[in-house]
Amino acid sequence: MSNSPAPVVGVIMGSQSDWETMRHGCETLEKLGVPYEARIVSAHRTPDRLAQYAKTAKERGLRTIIAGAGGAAHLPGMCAAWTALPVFGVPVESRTLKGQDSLLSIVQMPAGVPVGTLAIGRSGAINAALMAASVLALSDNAIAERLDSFRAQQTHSVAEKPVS
Ligand code: RP5
Repeated sequence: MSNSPAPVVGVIMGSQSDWETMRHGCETLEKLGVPYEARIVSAHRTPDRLAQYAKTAKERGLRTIIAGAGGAAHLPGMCAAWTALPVFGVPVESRTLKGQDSLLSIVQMPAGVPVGTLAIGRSGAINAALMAASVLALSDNAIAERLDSFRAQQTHSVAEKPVS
């Protein structure tokens, strides 16, 4: 039996190639002490894996899901179709259209099945992790305190004067 706490955030991505972006979200969750799991789940290439993952997410203890994908990025929307957990979508920067395709695919969900969509690339992955932590912080004081100190440190690190 493992002693590590059960994951409360599921980080899924459409391909191994998305890891370079999504790892920044995972590193942020680690900094905040949020237990997570990372999995490759493709809406197009492994549709049954996606359905199984999303349909069982809540009963397995996940509280939010972060889904990153690029191109015709159906993963976050299809994931949100299978679960009522909050889903945060990260548009991965694509080679051909620089992630504009990913962004529009993820953000333009029709009314009724929401995906909280973040910025393209690394910023989006980090902010998705911070959003997930904010949701968890509503009912977890330890995460709330770590999130507060993360923000305080960030504020403290900004110099008043630029270095010339
Ligand atoms: C999407 O296609 C993935 O999310 C990835 O961003 C993109 C390209 O995938 P690979 O061809 O690199 O596996 O499904």
